[in-house]
Amino acid sequence: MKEPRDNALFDIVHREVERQNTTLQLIASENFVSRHVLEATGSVLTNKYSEGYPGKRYYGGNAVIDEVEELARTRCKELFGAEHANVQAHSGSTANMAVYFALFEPGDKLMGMRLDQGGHLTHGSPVNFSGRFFQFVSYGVTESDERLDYDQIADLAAKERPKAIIAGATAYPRLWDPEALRRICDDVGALFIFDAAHVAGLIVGGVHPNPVPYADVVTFTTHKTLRGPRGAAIVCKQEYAQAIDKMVMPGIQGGPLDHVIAAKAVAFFEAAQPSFKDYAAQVVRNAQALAEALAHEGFRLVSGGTDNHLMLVDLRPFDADLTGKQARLVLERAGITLNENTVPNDPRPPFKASGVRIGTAAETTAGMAEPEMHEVAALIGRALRGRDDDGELDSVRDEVATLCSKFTPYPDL
Ligand code: DSN
Repeated sequence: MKEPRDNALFDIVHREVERQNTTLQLIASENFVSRHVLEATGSVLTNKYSEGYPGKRYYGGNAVIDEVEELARTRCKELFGAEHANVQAHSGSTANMAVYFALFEPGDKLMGMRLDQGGHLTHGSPVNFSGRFFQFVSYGVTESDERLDYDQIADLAAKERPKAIIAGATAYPRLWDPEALRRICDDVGALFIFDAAHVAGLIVGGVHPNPVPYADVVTFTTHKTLRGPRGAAIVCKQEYAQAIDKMVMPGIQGGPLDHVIAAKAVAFFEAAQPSFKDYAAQVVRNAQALAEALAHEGFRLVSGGTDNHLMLVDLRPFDADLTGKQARLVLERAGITLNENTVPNDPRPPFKASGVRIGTAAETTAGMAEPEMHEVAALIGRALRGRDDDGELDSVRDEVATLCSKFTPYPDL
């Protein structure tokens, strides 16, 4: 086999390496994986078809693949202290779909966090399968402190009697209380599902409470704070294992992505190292330092700050005319990548939004700490204040490049 090298494609990939190495990556759901995770993702395991589960495959030649998946499952269970793990879900969305379809009937009532207040699409949005197949009722944050109020959630659950309460968010900067949610679920006879997509790395890093002892099922993506390949996993109590496995495959997916499962195994190994605890703690310290520095720049932090890896920045007190989308575009021009986000009770629609979401997981992996967070906040403030001044944006971009040259995630690529 002697194929010509596809230079057109690899030149594009090289430009993405350059972008990640030379600009600031502040999207709260992203991270920089290790060389070993990259190596596993790029391995020959991508060649194999292995529908089924270890020991029960529909194709031959899976003895090695079985070892890979068994290693990933064992490490996943150990990391979270779980009874069962399914590591085949291609994404957080299919993980949640598998759980809902395995445990509920179409039309059942479920309860999740409002999308416009930080919840996930798959927790009941009407444009998502979850909102189309299930009857979702939503809880949100309070107007007064923009945090979850467990008494309000309990009242709503008592009134609505959902079959399950789903916890977890994409843009909620505060801690979750799994013990309180378990009590509420028990009071109304609901199952408790915790979507730990964003905080999985903080949980296994020991800085956030582990929901596994309380929840019936925990789903999570592997590519956010957990710093693994793009994908997801499900851990659950043994009584739900068979139904969930059957729904992942053959219910929803066909052949697993064995190269990605191998990379998940590597990520679980890395997350079990003592250094990952230091990493998780530094992610939170960085987020808190950045939030505080942004407040000094004149931005308002939703809920007043953060307990995790992300913050939601309300731009209105800084500049009432500046939308989240404009801010994202200006910052991208200045070499700072993040996403626009609605803030609770946002008068603007999501594609404009009044806020931006900022996360510290990736740049913490690159080695940044509190002093750099102060620099980042100052650069964000400068770029947004000087958004109509090309010279100022060029100057910020140069300073971003200088900062990133000291914290390059992939210097050898
Ligand atoms: N789209 C994902 C995020 O950015 O948070 C949801 O998991």
